[in-house]
Amino acid sequence: MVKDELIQEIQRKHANIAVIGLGYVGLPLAITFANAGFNVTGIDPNEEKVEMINRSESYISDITNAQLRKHIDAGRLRATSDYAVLNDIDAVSICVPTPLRKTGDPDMSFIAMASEDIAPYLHRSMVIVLESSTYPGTTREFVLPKLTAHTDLQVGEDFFLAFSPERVDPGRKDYTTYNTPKVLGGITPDCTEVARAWYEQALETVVTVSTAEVAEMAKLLENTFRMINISMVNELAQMCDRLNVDVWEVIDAAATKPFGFMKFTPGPGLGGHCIPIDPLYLSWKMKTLNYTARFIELASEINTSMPRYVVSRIQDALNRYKKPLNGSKVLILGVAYKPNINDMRESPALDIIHLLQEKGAIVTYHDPYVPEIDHENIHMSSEKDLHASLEDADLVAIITDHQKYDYNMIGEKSSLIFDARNAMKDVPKSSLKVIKL
Ligand code: SAJ
Repeated sequence: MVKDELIQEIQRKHANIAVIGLGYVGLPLAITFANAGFNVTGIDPNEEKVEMINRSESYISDITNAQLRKHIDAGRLRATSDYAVLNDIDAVSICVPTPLRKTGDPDMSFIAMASEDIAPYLHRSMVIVLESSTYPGTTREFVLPKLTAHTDLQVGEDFFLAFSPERVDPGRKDYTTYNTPKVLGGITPDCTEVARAWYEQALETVVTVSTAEVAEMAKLLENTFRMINISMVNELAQMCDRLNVDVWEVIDAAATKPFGFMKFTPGPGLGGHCIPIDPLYLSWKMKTLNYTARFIELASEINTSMPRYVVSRIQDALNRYKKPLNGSKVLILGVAYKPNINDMRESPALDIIHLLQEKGAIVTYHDPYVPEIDHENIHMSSEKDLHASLEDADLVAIITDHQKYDYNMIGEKSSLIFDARNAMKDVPKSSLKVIKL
């Protein structure tokens, strides 16, 4: 029986593993499989990444060179761009990006490419697991047909296919690929059983569900939950501004409730490669079923309106001191999409800079993690002399509250601060100087 043979190979660690897509999800996953004693081949079309990995040079902040070197030197890990290695591979994880197109529709090209590149090498006694966040039905309706387009191999009998959502939070130390519970659901029960037998060799907790669709939908619930709650507090911030009530104090007070409440904080908008994007895969899928996912659409509308709202608040703050935004010098502090990282994907700071420049402000930025911005029509470098830039600005806008900033010094050097993150909360200040979101 193919299933039993394959499970036995896996349990003996004789199964050869491949991970397609060596980014912030795929590379840690490859290392985790190698740590469990498997032979792992990383596959990525980017030759530079392949060469760096084979030289034990990590480009992913969560993986050290030493972690790579241990397995590269032991001959247990290698990287390639050649899919032909799949002829000798028994188990494949697909960890490729699922961004949005400019139109806001899902960009399935990476999953399509990976599926089509695997297909010629699909063979008996093989298990494939898709990890990329995507709409419910992708594994069964989109991946499976591409895998079997030119073969009569039967899923659930000759080969096995499942979905297991990635739960990597870059930079987090407490939860890693190894110890974060992993949801997993197969196209058939035997697919679930084989994929589970594989993943439980390397991961601390595997949570199986009945189908791939349940696993796909669970991931979207996780991130939609977060996106909607962030949009709710973003709208609350706008309400509190009109009520002349401090939204940060309101949230802190609500957060004293020890049950039935989860704290989220408002901000200048929603950045990152997961939270603003994954829910739109669900609303897109629902549209194809003639259903409007109203919560997601409303939340997305509120979150994407936050940069414009922040700019209007900055304009009001300058106006209070008889300074038109047009011609005023605005220094943006923190442009990464969230604190203490250098990731700029979907960062709201980019929208804020663009809108300020459109209104004639003279915009500069400082971010200790982001030396350069080279994005569409924004090409800027981080200010070299932070003290001088603070003193020179008509308004300092705290957009991303990196921990390494000295907020006391910022309070002393700045003449006017718009604080989009309540970063100045612990700094004794004259209220006239700091205006909060
Ligand atoms: N944000 C707010 N208010 C909040 C929380 C976040 O405005 O209360 C903003 C952030 O500034 C950022 C965006 O939302 O611009 C996303 O922030 P995030 O904390 O959700 O961080 P991400 O995008 O790195 O989300 C990842 C996700 N992990 C996975 O998808 C596997 C998410 O599910 C995690 O919950 C999140 O990390 C986490 O908890 O750190």
